[in-house]
Amino acid sequence: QTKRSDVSNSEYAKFVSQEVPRDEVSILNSVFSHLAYTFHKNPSNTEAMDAYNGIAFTIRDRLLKRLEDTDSHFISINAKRINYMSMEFLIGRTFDNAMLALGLRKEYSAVSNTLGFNLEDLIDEERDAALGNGGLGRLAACFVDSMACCNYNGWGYGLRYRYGMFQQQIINGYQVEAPDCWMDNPNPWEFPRPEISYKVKFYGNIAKTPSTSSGYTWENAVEYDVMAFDTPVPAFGTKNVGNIRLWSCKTNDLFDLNRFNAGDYPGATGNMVAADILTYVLYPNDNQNAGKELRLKQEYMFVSATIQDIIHRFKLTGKPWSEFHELVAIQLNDTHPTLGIAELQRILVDEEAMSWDAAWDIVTKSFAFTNHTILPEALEKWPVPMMGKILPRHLGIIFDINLFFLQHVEKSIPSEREFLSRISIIEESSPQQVRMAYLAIVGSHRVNGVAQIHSDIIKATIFSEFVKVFGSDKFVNVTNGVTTRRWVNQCNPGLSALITETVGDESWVDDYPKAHLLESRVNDEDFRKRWWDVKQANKLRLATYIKDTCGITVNHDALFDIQVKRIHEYKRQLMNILGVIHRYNTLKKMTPEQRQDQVHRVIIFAGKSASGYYIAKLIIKFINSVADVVNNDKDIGDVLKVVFIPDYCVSAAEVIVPASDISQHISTAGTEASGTSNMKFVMNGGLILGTVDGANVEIAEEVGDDQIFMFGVLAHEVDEFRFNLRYHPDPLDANLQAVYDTIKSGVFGNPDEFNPLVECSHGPGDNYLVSVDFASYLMAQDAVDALYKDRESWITKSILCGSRMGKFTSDRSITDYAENIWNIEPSAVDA
Ligand code: T68
Repeated sequence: QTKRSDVSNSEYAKFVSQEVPRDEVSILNSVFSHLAYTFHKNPSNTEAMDAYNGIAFTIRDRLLKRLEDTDSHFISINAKRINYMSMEFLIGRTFDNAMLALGLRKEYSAVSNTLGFNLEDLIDEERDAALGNGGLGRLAACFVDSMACCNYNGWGYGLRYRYGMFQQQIINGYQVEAPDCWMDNPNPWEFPRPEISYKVKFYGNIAKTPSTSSGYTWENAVEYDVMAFDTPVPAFGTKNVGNIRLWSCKTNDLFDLNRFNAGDYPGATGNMVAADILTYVLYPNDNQNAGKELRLKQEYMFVSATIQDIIHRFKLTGKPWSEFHELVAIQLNDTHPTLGIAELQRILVDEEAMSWDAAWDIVTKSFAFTNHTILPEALEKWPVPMMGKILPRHLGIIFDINLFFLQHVEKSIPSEREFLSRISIIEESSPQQVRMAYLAIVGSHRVNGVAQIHSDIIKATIFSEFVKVFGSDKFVNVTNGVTTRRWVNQCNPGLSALITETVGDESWVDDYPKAHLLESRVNDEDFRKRWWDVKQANKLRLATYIKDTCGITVNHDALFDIQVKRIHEYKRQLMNILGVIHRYNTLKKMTPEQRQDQVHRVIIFAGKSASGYYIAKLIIKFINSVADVVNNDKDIGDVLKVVFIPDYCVSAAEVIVPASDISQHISTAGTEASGTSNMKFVMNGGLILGTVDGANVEIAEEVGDDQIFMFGVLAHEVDEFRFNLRYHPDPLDANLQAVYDTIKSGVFGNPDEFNPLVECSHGPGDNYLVSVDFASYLMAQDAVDALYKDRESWITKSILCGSRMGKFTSDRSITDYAENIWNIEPSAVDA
């Protein structure tokens, strides 16, 4: 029992209830105070990093106050809380976002000038919090932003990785990975909460005992203390503040002093390292399941601490268990936190003396599951022997869940053994495997896909048997969205100013459908010119960034054609670069005069490959090899440039996204669950070139088919084309053959090195139908060129696109979840 101070102390209560001052003078004084007393700096040795820290800590003070108020508010009204469980939160930077959210950016700009710094330079001092791979992690970050902005009682739960997404260096054209040491600097945005910690167990064995209601206990386990770190999430237009609670192990008391004294230093620290390593690294795979034991431990540590914390907070309400699901919603961001289902069931039956059925009722009413992929290599499975070793009790519970589930299926739909084995949570392979998606479906009351086409596909394919068992209503769609705070207001100040002027105030920032008013100005000459100028200024900013990061000079008057995302075969960066070679070949055949007449293009790539993904890494090398040749070809000059920007991350995206004329979202139909960068690009007035896949489909519906360049086979045709490639191949497209001939000539380097890319883009190896879509892709690219020559039509399309994206804010997504899955109401702190 810890001794507490008398919290009813009235002076203390008066102090904390005060508003934190917002005027420039008070802010400046608090910055001075942090510089002097938090960071031990004085006016003669305050550098940019110090100024950033000093200022950031005053923002932190203001956020913390709001976080406290938000928490007390929701506790006082017993609000239902949504717990968004995600192994990844790709937050990026917080500084600028927080200043904008607090409505204090002008004040802080003045304060930084007083300190002798330009605010823009201080913004660049911050390192990204890159605790995610790509779309899934960034979606989680957008969702916590929206939950806070929309006044929902929502928290994110995740892991506090010491090393986030690796830093990508490009050396001789190859990706080289370096650790992301993002914790080297003080982190103003996190609050260690040593008082919030839970015991998490691994290994050991199960014993039968009459002392628990289930008759089982988990013995001889290794135990770690897992501690919370809170990261407040600033919200725009409300005093509510969100929170992301990240876990990491406490290790100090695992130090073995006796071994140390005996000179056994590795032995003395062995247990510390074993605990610490659990949150060392974020696994750098997107849409790929690595199947590593350490990853399973990470997942369980995350899940166990989170579920214990949720239960702890629930118990503080004093409500009976039967009301748990009325106060708690748990959303599983993909299958990575699915063990939470077994963990809650375990705690209820082993520790809370509940019957199996009562516990299962609570579990299934609380959990809901989001699927983000149908790629077979991404679907998580864990070998039964591995799970049995690390989590013996959970494995037993999962087998029981499966048994009761299969019994239920047998009773409700008379079925053959085949059907039961297809639907079983346990795959009868050697060794047996736990199918995590199936466990997530069985343990949840709702399952959703992330765009309409994807939600339809999962119902018709990978989860179709479950639709038969549970009925169609359990499977819903929630189309993804992105936060307009970061992806328009923060990253594109020029465009923001135009929208604010059009709408009349800043209300569009958290009510994005209002951006449709832009459409009313589509024929206003002055507006059109400013719209174009904003884009040109953003392109100039990106051109400077490219010069700084790649040393390549590009002309910002050229058409900027951008494909930035994780490197993956299904996303078809390969088709893009093969198209570039075709363009290069075509230009080479022209006279200098003809060449100058062509639309000048800068083709920009960026993205990381999983470290063990051979073909994706080869694609990066190939892009860089082609870029080298094209960029140094005197005949070509400015007509075509190819750039691979290294180390794509959230803060790079903030410079890249506002600068696109066209961006490419060209996955094989049916493979990209949604995509979210497509939304960001269009919101920022870029047009898109895409396949009929993911959210492209809904974007086209919203902005109009005429505004978007679509090509390629449809999802339902893919299987047939794959079959044909294998058994009845068509002759190869002449343009593609010419591209292969260029590669084989050796102009881009040793053709043998790139042969695997030739092999996986045609014939039986062409799993993602590059050769099938290539001709229609080139035609779509020609249409892009033709339109760009007609500047007025281009501007019209760009404005229409930008104004019709209201649907794709994450505020809308979150409201959909709240209404259709979580059953929760918003409530503002100051209401
Ligand atoms: C992405 N998935 C989808 N996965 O590919 C994308 N995978 O279509 C969608 O828009 C986005 O999720 C949001 O719904 C991923 O980003 C991963 O990053 C990932 C991470 C670990 C393991 C597997």
